[in-house]
Parts: sequence; C-alpha cells; structure tokens
Amino acid sequence: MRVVRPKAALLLALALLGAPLPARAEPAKAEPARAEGTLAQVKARGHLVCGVSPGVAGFSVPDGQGRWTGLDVDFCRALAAAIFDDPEAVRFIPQSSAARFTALQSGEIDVLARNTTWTLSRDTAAMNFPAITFYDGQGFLVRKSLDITQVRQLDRATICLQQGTTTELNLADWFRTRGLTQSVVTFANSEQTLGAYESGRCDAYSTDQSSLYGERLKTAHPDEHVILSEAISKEPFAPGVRQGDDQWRDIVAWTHYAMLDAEEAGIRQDNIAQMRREALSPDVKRILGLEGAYGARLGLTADWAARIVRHVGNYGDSFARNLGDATPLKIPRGLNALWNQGGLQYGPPIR
Ligand SMILES: N[C@@H](CCC(=O)N[C@@H](CS)C(=O)NCC(=O)O)C(=O)O
Repeated sequence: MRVVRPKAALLLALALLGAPLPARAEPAKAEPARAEGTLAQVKARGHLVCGVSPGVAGFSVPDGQGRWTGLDVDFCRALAAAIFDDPEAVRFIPQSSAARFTALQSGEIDVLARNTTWTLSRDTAAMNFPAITFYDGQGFLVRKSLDITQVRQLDRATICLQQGTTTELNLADWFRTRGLTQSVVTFANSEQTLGAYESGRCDAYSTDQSSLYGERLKTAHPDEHVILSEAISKEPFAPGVRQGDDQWRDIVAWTHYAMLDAEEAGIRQDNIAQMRREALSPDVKRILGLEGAYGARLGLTADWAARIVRHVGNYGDSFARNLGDATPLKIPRGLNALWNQGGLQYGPPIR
C-alpha cells in the first residue's frame, strides 16, 4: 500500500470538503495509488474490497452477524458477481464521511459505494464517478410540533449535520443566498448527529433525503417527526474509483448500466432462467451474453451481466428489496425510476 504524502493529503482533504485551496496550490490532484490494473488485483486477491457507509438504512447496514445489506452493498455484490460469479466475494470496510476518499486513494478499498455525491471538486481531486446509482437531494427532518412545512421557516434555527459532507456546504449557501441565518452544529457520524437532534439540541437534522427516511425510523417516536418535501440541492450518488484505470472505471459503470438495461428489458432475478431459455429479442440475448462478446471488452466473461441479475437482481429488484414499499423505508422511485417511466435512470445500450 502506498502512503499519500501529507501535503497532498491535506490539499486533497481541502478540495473534497470544497474549502478554498491555499494560494497558488495546484488542484489537489493526488497521485493515485496503484491506479492501473484494479481488476487484476481484485482477481488475484480473490475478492473485492468495497468501502461503504457504517450504517445508512437501505444503503449499507450490517446485521447482528455482520452480514451487510443495502443498495450500495448490492452494487458491490453485483461487481463481485460479474467478476467471480459469487456475490459473497466482497469484503466491506465501513468508511466515515471524512476518511472515505483517502481510503480509496491509498488503495485500502477498490471501490467506494457510500451514498457519496459526485461533485466537480471530488471528481478532479482524487477519483472518478463512473455512473449515478441514486439521484437524491438534501432534506430536513423536523419535529411535527414545530409546524414547519418549508425550509425557509428554519430561519434562525439550529441545524445538526455531519462533518465532511456536501450537506455542510449546501446549507450555508442556501441560507446565505436567501438572506436567512442559521447556526449549524456538526458531528463526526450520523449516530451523534441523530442523538443531538433527538435530545433537542437542534431544531432540524439535515442530510440526504434518502438517509432521513431511515434516521426518522431510528428516533424513539418516528410519528413525531417529518421529512420536509423540499430538497435544497442535487445529490447524485455515484460509486467512486481511483483515476487512471479505464478498465475498472468501465466495469463499475457497466455494472450499474447492466442492472438498468436488465430492468428495462424485463430480465429479473426471478425470471432470468426462463428469459435465458426463451431469449427472443436481440437486446435480451446481448445482455445475457448469448450474442456478441461484450463481456470480453470489459475483461469479464460473456455472461457477466447475467451473473449480476442471477445473484443480485436488476436495479428495480435491488431498489424494491432495500428501499421500496415492501421495506420500512418506503422510498418512492421518483428520479430513480427508469427514463421511460418518468425517471432519470438510463442505461446506455449493451451492444
Ligand atoms: N452525500 C453526502 C453525504 C454523505 C454522508 O456522509 N452522509 C452521512 C449522513 S447520513 C452518513 O453517511 N453517515 C453515516 C455515518 O456516519 O455512520 C456526501 O457525499 O457528502
């Protein structure tokens, strides 16, 4: 493992936080560690190492036995399925908001799948974001008793949020540009942030709306809290990879696109065997690897996408299992519906 030089690490941290860089500093483009050949390293090791959030309901949560589930976890399992035909060939390493980028840059993890927002500073500082796996926005959790329906009613309020996040930056911008004020109290993790909010230290808890669904359910009386419908930012979540490894970047991008294309073609975890037998359309044949040699272009087998659907499911399967109506979260598909169903999720063609 290569150690990131202290100066580069500092500049990197500043850029990732969106803080102004010291005068005349180059953009904090830290030299990537072991940028090339991630697929070969993963194969040689025999498993993928995936950085995830320590615990965001529906995205990545370990159970009592240490088994991880969630949309981000499924994404890592999908990668492992494509590479090893084994969704269990993954080691999950929880990452704090502050440490996540250094973990990727230093080579501790192969991919970061951690409710992480794609921004220009992050993209140019340390990593690439191959595909948007979840479209979100920043929201607010407030006590119903405050009778607040709009964010601007939080003028002069105290707001709890987590350090090292886009949340912190967006909030300051949004209030300032509207001539409103707030005081912010920041914490190192979501447990502390929620604890402070619940204890009455803050009037509101702000983070990505998708996280607030689970955070509300963790309170002692979820019915006493409401998530405001308004979102004050764009939070496109994307897996992160190190810069400089095009093959790995393609594999990560096309893992997501395969899950979308499978959903669009009606190939699900529960019907893939039948779809394979009947494979009528050329689209389905290409996704299942029965026609063309698309997997080889990624350094994978012909059935790479079929492995993903067989072991993990298509994007809709994963969304329903982790976030949908059958779960306690009940997060609507919204922007994450397929493009032909009113959403933004759009898989380029496999051909
Ligand atoms: N999407 C935002 C926020 C991501 C983030 O770190 N969210 C917090 C608040 S829910 C989180 O994941 N916390 C988990 C933890 O600390 O255990 C970003 O990329 O900066």
